[in-house]
Amino acid sequence: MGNAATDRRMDRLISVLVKNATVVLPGPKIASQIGVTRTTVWNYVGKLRALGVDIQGHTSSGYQLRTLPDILAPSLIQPELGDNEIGRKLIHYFRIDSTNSTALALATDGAAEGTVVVAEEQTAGRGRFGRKWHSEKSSGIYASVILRPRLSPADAPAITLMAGVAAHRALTTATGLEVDIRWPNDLLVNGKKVCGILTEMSAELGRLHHVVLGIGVNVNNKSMPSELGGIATSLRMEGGRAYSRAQILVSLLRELERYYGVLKDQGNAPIVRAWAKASTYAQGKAVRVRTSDEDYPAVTAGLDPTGMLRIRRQDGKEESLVSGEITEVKR
Ligand code: BT5
Repeated sequence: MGNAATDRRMDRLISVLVKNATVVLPGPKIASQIGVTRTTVWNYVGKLRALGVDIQGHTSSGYQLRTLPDILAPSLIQPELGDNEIGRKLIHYFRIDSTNSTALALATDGAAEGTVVVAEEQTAGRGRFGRKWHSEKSSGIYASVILRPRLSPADAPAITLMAGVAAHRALTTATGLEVDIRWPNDLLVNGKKVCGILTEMSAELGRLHHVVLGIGVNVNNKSMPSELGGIATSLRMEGGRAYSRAQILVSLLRELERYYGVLKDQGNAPIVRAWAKASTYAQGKAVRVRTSDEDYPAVTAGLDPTGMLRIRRQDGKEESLVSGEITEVKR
């Protein structure tokens, strides 16, 4: 876990600075508003500056925000969310092990549907099958959304596809880049991964208790670590410019609300259709399939009604993939 109390107070500092952006605020006034000492305010200002927040001034002169920071603080995100249920409760950390771990713990403790956990940095961001998720400070979006759908565990694949469709839509509208979805829900730009989604859930006896959708987006990374071997990229690296993480997060939470609504009201079919429309992987793509015990070439053959990927093996046999991984084979 991150330091929740400090992170909340730093969020309050941002909120005070944003609300008073036209004036220079004396240090002691800020200190009393957020309930810390002047030295602590000075400390927080230093931390925020290290994150790229442009704050002018010092303890003796007072502080003023020069430009609106691209920080995922609730005071900046929530006014943009309107009546979106997803994000009505938004918990922001500057540093955390994993937003999914925190969201899972909160969900177990009864957190409301639509609660979102976001972080500027993760020290133990994870992918599927215990893999690591590279979570560079202030460059990406690391968000986890708690859902409590009245669906059965059999609908879980559709929830995962729903998240992919929502993220696809958010990234496409925010950047104008051509975004592809690789089954089940990696988002790719120019064949490289910009976004990964980790769905974790708790279920029993045919009922889903809660689902945590963890979404990681590489937004403004200037480069990706060499150990990712050229398979990863960021929106900035592909689009040639920086993007507002706050704006992309807002768009993501709005699209999630919309497609989650579609899933609840109309079932899997429209989600499966939207997914197939957004992905070049749905139909006729030559791929390698890797499951826990096999690795073989195949061609994709559409989605089945529950959202499983149909694949055709070289001997012509068709089957549905429940989990596992596919990668494109260039012909
Ligand atoms: C995923 O796993 O793609 C799901 C990633 C979910 C991350 C979010 S961030 C917020 C929330 N909190 C968490 O702790 N997690 C979620 P998977 O399909 O298993 O892909 C992981 C693989 O992608 C790794 O083994 C690397 O090869 C590669 N990878 C790691 N970091 C990456 C990055 N930042 N961008 C692109 N690829 C990456």
